[in-house]
Amino acid sequence: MDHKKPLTWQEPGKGEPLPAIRVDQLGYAPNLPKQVVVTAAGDYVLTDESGTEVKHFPNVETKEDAASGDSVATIELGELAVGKYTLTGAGESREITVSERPWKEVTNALIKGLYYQRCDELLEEHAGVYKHPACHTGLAEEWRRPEPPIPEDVKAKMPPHFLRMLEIPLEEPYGEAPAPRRIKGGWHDAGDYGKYVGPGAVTVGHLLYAWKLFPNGCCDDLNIPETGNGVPDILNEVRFELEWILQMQRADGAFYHKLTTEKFAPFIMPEEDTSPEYLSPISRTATGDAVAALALASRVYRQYDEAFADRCLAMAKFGWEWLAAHPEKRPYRNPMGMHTGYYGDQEDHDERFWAACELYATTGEAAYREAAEGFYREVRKLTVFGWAEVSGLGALCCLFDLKEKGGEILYEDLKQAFLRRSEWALLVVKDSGYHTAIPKTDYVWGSILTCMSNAMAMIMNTLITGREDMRAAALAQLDYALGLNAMDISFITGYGERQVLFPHHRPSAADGIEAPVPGLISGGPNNKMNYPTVKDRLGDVPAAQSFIDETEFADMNEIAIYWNSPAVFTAAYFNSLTAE
Ligand code: 9MR
Ligand code: ZN
Repeated sequence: MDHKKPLTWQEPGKGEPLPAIRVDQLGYAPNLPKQVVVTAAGDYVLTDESGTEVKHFPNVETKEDAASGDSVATIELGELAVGKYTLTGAGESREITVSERPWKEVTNALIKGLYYQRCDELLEEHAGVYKHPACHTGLAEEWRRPEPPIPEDVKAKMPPHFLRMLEIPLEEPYGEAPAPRRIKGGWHDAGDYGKYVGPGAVTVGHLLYAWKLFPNGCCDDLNIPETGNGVPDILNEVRFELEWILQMQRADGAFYHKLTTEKFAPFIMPEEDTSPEYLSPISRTATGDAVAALALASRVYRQYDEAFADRCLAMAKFGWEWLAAHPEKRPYRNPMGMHTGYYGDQEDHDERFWAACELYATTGEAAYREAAEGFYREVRKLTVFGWAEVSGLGALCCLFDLKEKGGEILYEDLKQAFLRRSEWALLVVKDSGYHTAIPKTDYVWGSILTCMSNAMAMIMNTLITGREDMRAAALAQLDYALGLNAMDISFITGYGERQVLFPHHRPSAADGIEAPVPGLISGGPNNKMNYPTVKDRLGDVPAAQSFIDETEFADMNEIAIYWNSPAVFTAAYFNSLTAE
């Protein structure tokens, strides 16, 4: 397998120094910016394959980059024809590839990465050595265990944030407990085998907009079970999740927050994880996200399958009715005894906003528009596309789907606000020696999401304004993911000269195959809320170097579906720019 590479990663500050020349390890496109970052001052020379000097960069001067602690300079290689080059300087050389479509394969791999997350049997013909039998095939029942009162002496020992959380009233169950049932499919969320509606719907949102905006950047066959059925594979893959989301709707229209076992499984293969799965309580955020994703899906899939589009829309409307009848905010919390992922988003006006936008775009009904306008007044982070903050997805709907139909508020005003806010992402990039759209104080769990979310915002800006500075800054985020960073590491499994090898991903650790499952993006450096063991290991390294490529560290090296998907959006855009 070509993605099997020797272990080249090393712990920050130990072993051989990292190379001074940092590049996008997949290379560059002839007519797009070609940024290289160097960590040593001096003269640099670019030669072609025959050894002839092509360009000379004299007296390159470095300056301190706060996030990484490195002294760095940028070399913009400028226009170059397709070919292999060598950049030499600071006593080192690094090969640089310029090719017609540098990001075609990785874009496909990032989409196929979701196929590997399917909660299903993976056949050898599609999954190769990563095949596995069907998993999580038991019946799921609703979690209805009563919560015993907590004794005062136990309470006294609990941290305050935990106590505050327990004060949130749990969402009530609806009616009699339904009979346990088989809930099929869906993507495993991340390194764990849980399935969560909100993050799943957000992933769907990123991917469907990637398809709507850049169809020629993500239209290839992916060798998945549905390939050749006349529907583009990215849509086939997304439908696998949508079919699962549809099963996660409760009888009254609300959506269960998640379907998981009681605790995270050990590091075993998915088919070995036979503990029973439970339907958690519903949540308002999950319901908003599911409504939005289904309403959007009903537009996207109509041309391929009317009945499916109708079903998505009907369920979206049903979910919306529940939301409208439950206008007060009530964040999700795990019931006592349930120890899987939390996704405890505190605000739900952004999910309601996204849902209303999509329903308006799909139906044209005034009531949804009024609702969207109402929630628009409360949303602040129009350029954010995360699992907690989804306003950016509403903005995508308004700016590229509704457009003039959005009118004064949802189009004109929103567009100005969006453009203003996306300037901030550019400022962050300009402030970073590696052109990384992560503020130095924001290296959090899943910092790759901040980076990719900002890339999405800057891409949207450039689509509206045509600005090249925004486009270059967005491209730098793809470069970052592919090695142009303080660790000289490609965060995408299977791609790049020095790539992440030990993601916190149960199948990759348990399958006995040396190379991790390909096409998965690591959460990246994190110096906040770290595991105690990480603090010991890393000591006082700068934020952008707070990363260890080892399986153990979910806080730095897990993968997640909603980290892959904004990377798909970003890669698909640049891939589309290099398409015929
Ligand atoms: O992506 C989530 C991150 O923003 C949180 O800081 C972190 C800790 O609460 O949880 C992350 O989500 C994890 C989820 O709870 C369970 N599946 C794996 C997810 C990725 O680490
Ligand atoms: Zn499974």
